[in-house]
Formats: sequence, C-alpha cells, structure tokens
Amino acid sequence: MAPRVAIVGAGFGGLCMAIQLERAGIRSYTVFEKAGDLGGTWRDNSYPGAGCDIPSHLYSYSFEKYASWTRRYPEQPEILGYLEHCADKYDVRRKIRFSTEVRRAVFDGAQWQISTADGTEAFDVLVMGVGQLNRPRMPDIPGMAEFEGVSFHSARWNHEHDLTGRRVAVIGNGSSAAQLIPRVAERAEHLHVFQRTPNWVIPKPDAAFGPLTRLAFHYVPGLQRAYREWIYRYAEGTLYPALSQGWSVGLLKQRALRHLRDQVPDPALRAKLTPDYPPGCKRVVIDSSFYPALTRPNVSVVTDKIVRVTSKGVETTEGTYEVDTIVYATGFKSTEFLAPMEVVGRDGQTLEERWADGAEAYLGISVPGFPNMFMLYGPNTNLGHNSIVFMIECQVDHVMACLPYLGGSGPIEVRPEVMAAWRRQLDAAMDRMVWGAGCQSWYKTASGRVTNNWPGTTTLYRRLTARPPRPAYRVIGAG
Ligand code: N01
Repeated sequence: MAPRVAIVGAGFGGLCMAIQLERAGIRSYTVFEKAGDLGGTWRDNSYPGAGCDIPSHLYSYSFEKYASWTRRYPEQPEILGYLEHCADKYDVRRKIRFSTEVRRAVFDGAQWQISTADGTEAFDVLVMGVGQLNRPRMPDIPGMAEFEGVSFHSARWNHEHDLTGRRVAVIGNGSSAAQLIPRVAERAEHLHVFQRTPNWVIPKPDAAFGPLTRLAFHYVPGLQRAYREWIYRYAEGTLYPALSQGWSVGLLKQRALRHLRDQVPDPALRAKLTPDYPPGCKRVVIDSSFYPALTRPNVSVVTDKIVRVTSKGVETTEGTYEVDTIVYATGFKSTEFLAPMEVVGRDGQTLEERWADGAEAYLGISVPGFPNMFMLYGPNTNLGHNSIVFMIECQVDHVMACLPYLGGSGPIEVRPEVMAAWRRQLDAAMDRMVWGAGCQSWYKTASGRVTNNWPGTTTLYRRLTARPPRPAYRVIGAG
C-alpha cells in the first residue's frame, strides 16, 4: 500500500514533492499550507521590485521547462505564475489544504500525528517544505511600537499604503532592500536608507527576451535545456570558486569594486558603500539599479548607529530623521528552521532540543531520532551561487528513492554514525568557505556556526543525494 505522506508548505519545495508523488502515481498525500494561497516566499515577498537574481531558466524545475519567461531574471509575479502553472498542470492544487497551519507533529512509534486547528491526523511520512526564509525578522530596536506613522516588513508589504510624496526610512540593505529601494525612491519625497553594514554588489545583466528569442525558446528543440545548462555551469565554474576562496575570488571583488566605481561617482558615498570583509561572506547583492538609486538627490544613506525609533521617526547617534513610513527590510529568522512548529521525534525528543547547538541534518534532509521525516531546503543546503530549485529537486529525488523502503519492516531513520560522519565532512568543507569569518550574516547562528549554507558544489550535492539511500538508514528498533 502506498504510504500516506504529509507535506508541509506549498512553495517551491512542497509543490515539487507533491508533483513527483503525482508523477509516480502516489496519490495518498496531503499538502498543508498555512496561507490562503500557494507560492511560499514568492507569495509573501510582493514588495515593489521583488524578483530573483538567479536566471529564470535555472530558477525553475528541470522537468517543467517554461518557454513563457519574459526576462532573463524573473520578477515575483512571473515566478508565482510559474508555480501556479505547475500546480495546475500536475493537478496538485486539489491536494492542498489552504489556511491550515501544522502546529505540532509527533512521532508515535509508527506514524506521524499531525496536528492543525482542525484536529490530528496520522501519516506514515512527513516532508517539511517550509524553506529557510519564511518568518520575517523584525529588529529589536527600542521604541518601535511608539512610531505613529506606518511601518511594515519587506515580506509583508502594505500595498494599501501609497508611498508617493512620503518621507520613508528603509532599515537594512540586503537583497530585499536593494530590490525595493529603487522603486520606493521613485515615489518618495525623501528616502533614508539605514545601512548597518555595506554589502558587496555586482551587476545583474537583466533584459527582456525579444519576440524572436521567445519564439526560439518555444520552437527550437533543446534550446532551453542548453541555455539552462550554460547558466548552471557558469555559476558552478566561476561563482562557487569565489566562495570557496579559489581562483575567482579576486575577480569577484574586482567586479564589485568596478560596479561601485561605475555607478557611484561621489567618493564619500563610495567609501560608505565599500565593505571591509571578503565578498561572499554575506550574500552578494546582484543588482544594477540599487547604486543608482542611492545617488538620487532624494535619497540619503545613513550609517550612524540607530538608537531608537520615536513617534516621529528614527533617532541615531548623530540626529533624528523624521519620517512617516518605516520599511523593515531586516531579513528572516533563518536559523530557526522549522519553528514555531513543535516536532517531537522518537522517545519524546523535540527537534528544538536536538538542535540546541544549531540545526543539522544528513544531506540537509534527515535527522536521527526523527524516522520517516524528511526536510526540503533544510540545514546546510542554502547556496550563495546557484539555484535553490536545483537543490530541492535533488532532495525530492532522495525522498522518492527512500519511499520503497518505508512500507517494509518499519519506519526508517538515518543512522547516527552516518550523521556524525556527515557533520565531520561538513565541518571540514566549511573551513575553506568564505562565510566563516569577518562578517555576521543570516547564514549562521549567534554563536557563529554556519547552519544554512552548503559548502560544496551543487554537482557534488547531486551526486551525494543520488546515491542509493538504504545504507545510510536503519529500520528503527532494528539496530
Ligand atoms: O535580508 P538580509 P533580506 N538595525 O538578512 C539589516 C534572499 N533573497 O531580506 O548586514 C539595522 O540579507 C541587516 O544589517 P547587517 C537572499 O538569499 C533573494 O534582504 O546585519 N539594520 C541587513 O542589511 C537574501 O540574502 C532574492 O548589518 C538591521 C538587513 O537588515 C535573503 O533572501 C531577493 C538590523 C537584512 O538583510 C535575505 O535577504 C531577496 C538592525 N537592528 C532576498 N537588523 C533573490 O533575488 C537587521 N538589519 C533570489
């Protein structure tokens, strides 16, 4: 009998899992989605200018080519449209329970008991597809509640609030801020960008596909595949070595510095925007309109330390900036992974307890003590150089390869010694990566452990996840 599979989340990960189950003829699955619609991060992040800095043809499922992409780099509405297209084409929407948040998942020795506001239901397999960036992180600045204007997080954009003629503060200057700042600057009377740490920025060579190119993508056999392969190889061959401190590290820095020189003529502003840590340590911003926006007369870059938010604006060590709107582009609770869901494994251990020193999982997918539970885009599977969708597909393939073993003698879990070996390999590989020292980022815990990023090439990750899974797992109770 086919296993009953619970999938949590209807973003890129959860949908991919559901589609592959459908394609394999397994219909005994349910997707739980806390929001009223699908799309995950691409539903939540609808701020002006939201888009992806990985090219469209690579930021999509390998099994669902899409000749309709209109640009090299997709914007948020188009990505959401792509996910809706996939959900409809593979007929998985009917299996999604919208507005149903999984609060608790408890392994009872044989099955997972999944609790939502509607009650508790048993499943054989639990697949977590909640991503790493689904919970906005509001900063802890004194006085935020006293602000009398309008404030919101970049991932919870207030579309009712017209920014025309407003005095706006944007706190943060990461990838989200870099995308929304140019759009906000076009409307606001004045925009103050509060920058705590400058980011390395490289150009995004975006362009609309012309009618001929789009026709070619439609009709020339193999063209989409070849184009995707080319982008993939470029990212692996040039960007990865920069992050692993290999041959292209100097090139990345030169490219970023040239971009800064080309786009920011004022030396004082340039100095403010020049990072003092190695490129790639924090996520490199890939954007061509961010710097020009910062040079506009109605935009100022504030680097003083923020002291508090007042009823009228933002107070720093150097003065007060009166604004009527504050946008918190302050990122996500990235290292907490499955929180606030309570996940209780074998012997009553919670994931929170298991992960007291930081999240970890074999291949980023499986955790000892949590049988028949799999994660998509779990710990140490984020990338700074390539498409997460590629990683998600590798993870879904691994779960699919595990499924035949699940109906046999009992639930399976990854062997503790395999997990220990995995941790040692990760630690060794992490040593050569640029993320470890010199900066603070969402890739790591407060204690400095990198829990989010994958330190290898994605080609290696594909090879590791494609190995027959059985030797790494044991049937619980069987030793
Ligand atoms: O968040 P972030 P994001 N006072 O964590 C600042 C992906 N993404 O939403 O650097 C003042 O990067 C913080 O300052 P600092 C992408 O992977 C992808 O921008 O910590 N400032 C920083 O500037 C990305 O990396 C796309 O000193 C405070 C900012 O807030 C990830 O999402 C597009 C502060 C947070 O930056 C997250 O990006 C958009 C405080 N108290 C996003 N607290 C694509 O194109 C925080 N900050 C695929």
